[in-house]
Amino acid sequence: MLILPPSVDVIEPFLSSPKKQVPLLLGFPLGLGYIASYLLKHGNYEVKIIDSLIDNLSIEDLLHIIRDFDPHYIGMTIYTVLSKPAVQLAQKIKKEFPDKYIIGGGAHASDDYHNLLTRYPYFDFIVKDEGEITLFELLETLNTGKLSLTSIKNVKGIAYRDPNSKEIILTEKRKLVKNLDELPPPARHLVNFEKYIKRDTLLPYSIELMSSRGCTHRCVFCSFQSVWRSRSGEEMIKEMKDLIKSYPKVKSFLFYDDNFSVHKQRVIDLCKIIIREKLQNYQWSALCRADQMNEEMLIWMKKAGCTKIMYGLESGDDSILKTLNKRLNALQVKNCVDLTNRVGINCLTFFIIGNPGETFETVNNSYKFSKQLKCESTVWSIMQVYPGTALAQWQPCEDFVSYLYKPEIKNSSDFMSANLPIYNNPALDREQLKALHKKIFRKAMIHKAIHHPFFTFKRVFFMPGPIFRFFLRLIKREKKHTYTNAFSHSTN
Ligand code: B12
Ligand code: SF4
Repeated sequence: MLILPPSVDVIEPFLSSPKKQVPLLLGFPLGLGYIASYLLKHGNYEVKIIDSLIDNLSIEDLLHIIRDFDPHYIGMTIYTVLSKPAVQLAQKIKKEFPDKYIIGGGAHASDDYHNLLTRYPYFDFIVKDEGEITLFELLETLNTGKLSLTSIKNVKGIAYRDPNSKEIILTEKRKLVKNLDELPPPARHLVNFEKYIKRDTLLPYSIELMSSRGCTHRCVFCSFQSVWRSRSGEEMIKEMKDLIKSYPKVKSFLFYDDNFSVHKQRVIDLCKIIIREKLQNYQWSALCRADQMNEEMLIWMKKAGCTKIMYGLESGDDSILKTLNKRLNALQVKNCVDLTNRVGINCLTFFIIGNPGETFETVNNSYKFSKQLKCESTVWSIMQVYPGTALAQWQPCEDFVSYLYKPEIKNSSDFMSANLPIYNNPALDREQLKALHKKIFRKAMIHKAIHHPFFTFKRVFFMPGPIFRFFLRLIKREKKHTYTNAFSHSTN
C-alpha cells in the first residue's frame, strides 16, 4: 500500500471547510503512481494508492483501510511538510501491526533519512532518490522470506537500522534512471482519477505529467536536485493521447518537470509533435527558467497550446539572486516576462523573501520590481530551509520533524512557512518576515483585484470559503495570520 500521508494539521488553513482541502494543493501523487506502475509491470504485486489529501483521510481512516487491505508492505511519500503526519502515521501503524514493513521515500526522506531512522524507529527502510527500481528490488529481497543482512546490503539506494548495532546503514548509491522512457507511465488507474481532473487548479480539467526529471542548475534553497534527463517526445505524446482516451474530460496538461526549459531544441521538437498530433487545443503549462527562454521557443510553445508559464524569479535584487546561486539577473527576468507576454503566454511568477542577506530594502526592491512585471499571478513565500540543500549546510536544522512540535510554534496551523525552519536572517527576524509577507500578500491581492478583475472574480467564485475568510481576516486585521504562502498559490 502506497500512501500520501494526511497533512491536515499542517495545511489546516487551506481547508475550505473542516473536511475539504483547497483544490490547488491537490494533485495525483506522481511519485507513488510511478513506483506503483513499476511494481505492477515487473513484479507480482497487488498495489493500492491512498491519497489522504484528496480523500480527506485522517490517520484513523488510514488505519481502517490498512486493516481491510492488510498489505505486507506500507510505503509513504515523505515531503518535509508531510513529515510530521508521516511520522505519526508510521508510529500508529507500527503499534498496531508490528510485523508490517514501513518504507519511506520522497524528497524529505531521501535527504533526512539518518534523522528519520534514528529518531523515529517506526520506519524500517528509507528509499533514497528515485524509487521505482529500488523499491522493487527491496520488496523482491524481502519477499524471499530469508531476510539476510547481506542480501539487504546488496539493494542499492536504501537506508536502514542495523538490527544488532542499531547503526544506520546506507547502501551503495543507486544510479538515476538514464532512459526515462523505460519507466511505465504512472498508474493513474489505481485511483478514482476523475476526482483529480475535476479539481480547480491552474488550468481547467487538467492532468499533471512529467517530460523530464532533474535540473542543470543548483539554487541554494532547492531540495532534491538531480541530473537532468528527459523523456522522448514520442513517449510523451503517447502518454498524452492515452490520457485523453482514458479520461475524455481532460482539457489541459500541467508539466510538473523541475525545469521544463533546460533544452530549447527538445522543447521545440515536443511542441512540433504536439502540433503534428493535433493536440494544440489542449492548454498546457510548465515550470521554466527565465534565462533559458527565447522568442523562437516561446512562439512554438504558444502554437502548441501553452497558455501559462511558471517562472521562479525569487528576488528583484541582483545581489540576492547571486547569493541564491540563481544564475540570472533582474534584467534577464524583466526581458523574459515581457517577451512571454508579447508572444501571448501568461506568466505566473514566484518570489521569496527572507533570503540570506535580505534586508527591508532588498524586499522593497523585489516588491517594486514585481510590480513592473506583467504577470497573471505572483506568489510570495518566506525562505525555508529544507534538508539536503546548500542552505541547510549554512544553517543546519537538527531535526525537521520535531521542529514542527516546537513550543515556539504556538498554533500548528498558524502559518505554514512558520512551521518549518525559516532562514535566520540578522536583518529581519521571524516576526518581521511574517509581517512583511502579510503586507506584500495584501498589497499583491489588491493590485491583482485592480489589474486582473476577471481572474479575481473567477477565484472568488470557485473558492468562496477561503477567500471569504481571508477577506474577513483582512478586515478584522487579525493578529493570528492563518493564511500561508502556499495559500497564495491559490489566490494570487
Ligand atoms: C508539483 C509540485 C508541487 C505541487 C503539488 C501538486 C501535487 N500534489 O501533485 C504544489 C504546487 C501544490 C506544490 C506545493 C508545495 N511544494 Co512542491 N513540488 C512539486 C514538484 C515540482 C513535482 C512533484 C512531483 O510530482 N514529482 C514527480 C515524482 C516522480 O517525483 P517524487 O514525488 O519525488 O517521487 C519519486 C521519489 O521521490 C520516490 N518516492 C516518492 N514517494 C515515495 C514513497 C516510497 C514508499 C518510495 C519507496 C519512494 C518514493 O520515488 C518516486 C519515483 O522516482 C516537486 C519537484 C520534484 N521534481 O519532485 C516540488 C517539491 C516536491 N515541492 C516542494 C515544496 C517545498 C513545496 C511547498 C512546501 C512549497 C511552499 N513553500 O508552499 C508546497 C507544499 C504543499 C503541500 N502541503 O504539500 C519541494 C519539497 C522539498 C522537501 N524537502 O519536502 C520539492 C521537491 C521542490 C524542490 N525541488 O525543492 N508542489
Ligand atoms: S532552477 Fe528551479 S529546479 Fe533548478 S535548482 Fe533552481 S529552483 Fe531548483
